[in-house]
Amino acid sequence: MTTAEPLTLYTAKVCPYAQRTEIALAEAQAPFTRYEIDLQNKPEWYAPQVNPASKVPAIAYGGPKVPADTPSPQSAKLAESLILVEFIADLFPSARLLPSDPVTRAKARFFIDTFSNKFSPAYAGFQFRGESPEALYKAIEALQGQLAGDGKWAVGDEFSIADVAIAPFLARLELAFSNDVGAFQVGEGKKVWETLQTDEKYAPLRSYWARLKERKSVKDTFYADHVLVQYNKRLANWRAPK
Ligand SMILES: N[C@@H](CCC(=O)N[C@@H](CS)C(=O)NCC(=O)O)C(=O)O
Repeated sequence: MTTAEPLTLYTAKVCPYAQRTEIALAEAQAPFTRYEIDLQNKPEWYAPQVNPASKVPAIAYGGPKVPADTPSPQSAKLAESLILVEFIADLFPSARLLPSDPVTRAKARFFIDTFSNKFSPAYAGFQFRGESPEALYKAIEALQGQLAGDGKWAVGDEFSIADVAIAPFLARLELAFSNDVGAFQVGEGKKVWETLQTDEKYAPLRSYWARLKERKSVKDTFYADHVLVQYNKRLANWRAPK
């Protein structure tokens, strides 16, 4: 698929938000320049010239073809993963990431809303602050209530922005919990992972994730070894008494 305009993605392998944009670009088979930002040592030009919030992901789109580390003032600078995923969907409509049926499109956005407002804070509470996993279990049930069902993607027969939004987080959940790397007590991550693997209550999420993790765009953009090394580096900090 082609766009006449140059597209540069500023991204980081560790970042789930950034992976969303990598999945969307992979789905669109879009040509783009990938530029890895070292979040521990960001280039001086990044915030002033690309994203004032100093976060990844960000996209520079249009303008003259220039090296990624000398962005042109003439390109549009765009940020926020969910906005970028919809931007990519708009640029490459044949990737069909935005459901064409208005009801299914609304369902996809509602699924993302539930993910952002319920799942995300509950996951971060357990993973990064060692809070009880109860809120996470509840959030998973809320998400499951919205899943289209067995053998389907999040909101129907077509892979969509809803799948793009959640995949990087489920990938990191599996990696962190099954390796017991997080702010939770030693053994607690593995225990929660075991519950999610065996409890009948979570069967819908299990079968959805089994399908989603095999999607090529998801597999090709998840740098598991790199993420695990980064998580292990942060472990002492996460487990430090608060
Ligand atoms: N709401 C933003 C969140 C992006 C975000 O928090 N990115 C993190 C990395 S995962 C970041 O760049 N943090 C800045 C830093 O680490 O200095 C989005 O959806 O794009």
